[in-house]
Amino acid sequence: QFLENLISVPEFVQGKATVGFIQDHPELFKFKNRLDRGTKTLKFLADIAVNGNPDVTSINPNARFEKPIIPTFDQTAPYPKGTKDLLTELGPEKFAEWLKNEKKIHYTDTTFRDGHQSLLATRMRTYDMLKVAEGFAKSHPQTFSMEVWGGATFDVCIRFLREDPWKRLELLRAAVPNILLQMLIRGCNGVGYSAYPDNLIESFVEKSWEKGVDIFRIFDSLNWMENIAPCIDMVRKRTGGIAEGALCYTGDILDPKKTKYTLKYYLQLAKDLENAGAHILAIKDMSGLLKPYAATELVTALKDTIKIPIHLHTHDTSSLQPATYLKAIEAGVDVVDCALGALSGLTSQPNFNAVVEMMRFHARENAYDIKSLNQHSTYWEAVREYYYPFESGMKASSAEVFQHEIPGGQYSNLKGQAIALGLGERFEMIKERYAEVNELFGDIVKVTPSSKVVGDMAQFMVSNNLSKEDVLYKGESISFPESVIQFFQGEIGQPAGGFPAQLQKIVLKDKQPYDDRPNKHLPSINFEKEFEAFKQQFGPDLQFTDFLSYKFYPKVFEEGLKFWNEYGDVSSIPTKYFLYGMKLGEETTIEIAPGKTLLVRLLSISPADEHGLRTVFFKLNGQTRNIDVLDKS
Ligand code: 3PY
Ligand code: ZN
Repeated sequence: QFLENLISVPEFVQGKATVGFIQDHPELFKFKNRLDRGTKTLKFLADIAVNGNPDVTSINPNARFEKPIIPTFDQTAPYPKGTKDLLTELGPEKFAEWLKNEKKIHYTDTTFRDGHQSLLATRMRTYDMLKVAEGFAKSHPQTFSMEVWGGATFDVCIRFLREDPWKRLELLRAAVPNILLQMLIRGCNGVGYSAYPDNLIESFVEKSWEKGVDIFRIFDSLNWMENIAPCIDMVRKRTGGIAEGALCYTGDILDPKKTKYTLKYYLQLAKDLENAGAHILAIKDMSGLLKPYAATELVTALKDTIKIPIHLHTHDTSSLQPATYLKAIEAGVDVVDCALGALSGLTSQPNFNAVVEMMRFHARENAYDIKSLNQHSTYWEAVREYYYPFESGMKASSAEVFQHEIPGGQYSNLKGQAIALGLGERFEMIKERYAEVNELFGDIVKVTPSSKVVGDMAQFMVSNNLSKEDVLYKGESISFPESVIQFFQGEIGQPAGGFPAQLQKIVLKDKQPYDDRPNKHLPSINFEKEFEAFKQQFGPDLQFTDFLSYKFYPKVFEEGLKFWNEYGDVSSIPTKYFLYGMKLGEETTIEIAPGKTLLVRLLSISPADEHGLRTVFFKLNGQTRNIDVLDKS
């Protein structure tokens, strides 16, 4: 590597090096941690072949995978112009006006974010997205936006997929330069579960824009404007992107007995969001509770109340939501969120392909190449098979959601967590308790992170056999889950109507809650100093985006870094082998860098020696290589 360093100094190459050259260039002796990516990749494949992927806890030995067929498109054709080009041309204000004046209905494709977050516990890998991203962008340039980032994807990328979420964003941006890319941001909770310093969120927003996010869908899990407004401001000041302020819809505006989340409540919230500077309003129906006739009322009234365009998001948990879209479209909604057929329905969004068909020959039709759209769905149908361990097990849609109100994105996770806690058999009870906890908490908006608090409490009650009465009357002796204590302390904000005072006292005991923004109590980050210290601690080559990841998820990032140091970047390993390992005799190609491809065949695995070590033999680009792996079984 010394030689490599040497020839990177122009003086040397130009033959101008003099006697003191070596002393003058101490960087010649700075050797990078030499990445032998081939060996690291083999190490990972060897480990998975012997020990399995720790994230895959149930394997079906009879699982069969069909090769996903990538829809064809003209690779040499330039990208047709799309909404991204329009935003660049018009800027966010004029762009919003353009949208508002559009007659046709517009679509956001959520396949790359909420679709798999809701159906497959967010496990979809960048590898599978990149296979079709360019083709989608070229074949369907009329798509309003693609939701590709934020929500739980940030955390899961590092924690389970061992991917860098920032790299995912960059790669998708490069593959989709013509369509707006959208992210979901939890207001002042960013992509995490608690409050963070404002300048961290600000810096995060700025970097996200730089790396490719155009639309920031900003919500707060309690619809608390004080958490949303600063974030809208950050998008407006630090980016050229679109601030989409979201109202989270809960309850049922048509139910006369429900007096908390009324039409009036939502109209006021929408006005507040518009006044705070939102370019677009999102109705974020995270649990799929907005029924068709309620959509007529809500959208019609919103159109009369605010001037900005309206973007509707729902989850089809009950299967009623395409009807909601129909009614919302009739009432003048501007954009609806859909997921490609194979990743739609159940707790995910309504079926993109079907909604396009629904609108065919209607005055608001937005015509699509339906054949290609269906081919994209077929691709995802095959890819989805790889992720079967992460399916929720839900076989049919269920109108029960109108009782338990569990958000789509939480449902599959909650079931998995219940199974992991040995409460799988009592999932029905968890759902019942979830509704009871909501009542106990004063009927709150439930979406990350408030939904996690309700879920934690529901599981806690089931595992400790506690009833609602036990909580209220014997609560003094209960040590509540940490997230519940934090919630009542005001650490994620203030719910509409305040906290139920009696329960707050029971949970907090002698602790004093906040009644203002929790972020205000956090010291600002000194970026220069802290980033330097971060590099000192973890490595000089780390990027500012790594630092941001670390600030949101310190432990997860550290574990991720340890993994990357050992196994390198595993994101280009085909999903089948990433999740299940290679079988004897199997061969695959792995593109570890542009133009640098490994051809790997698994030859054999020896029995364990007296230390538990097994030797895994590969053929790598024609040469035999062996890796020793500790058998953990
Ligand atoms: C998230 O915050 O991850 C969500 O998807 C909320 O609906
Ligand atoms: Zn959602």
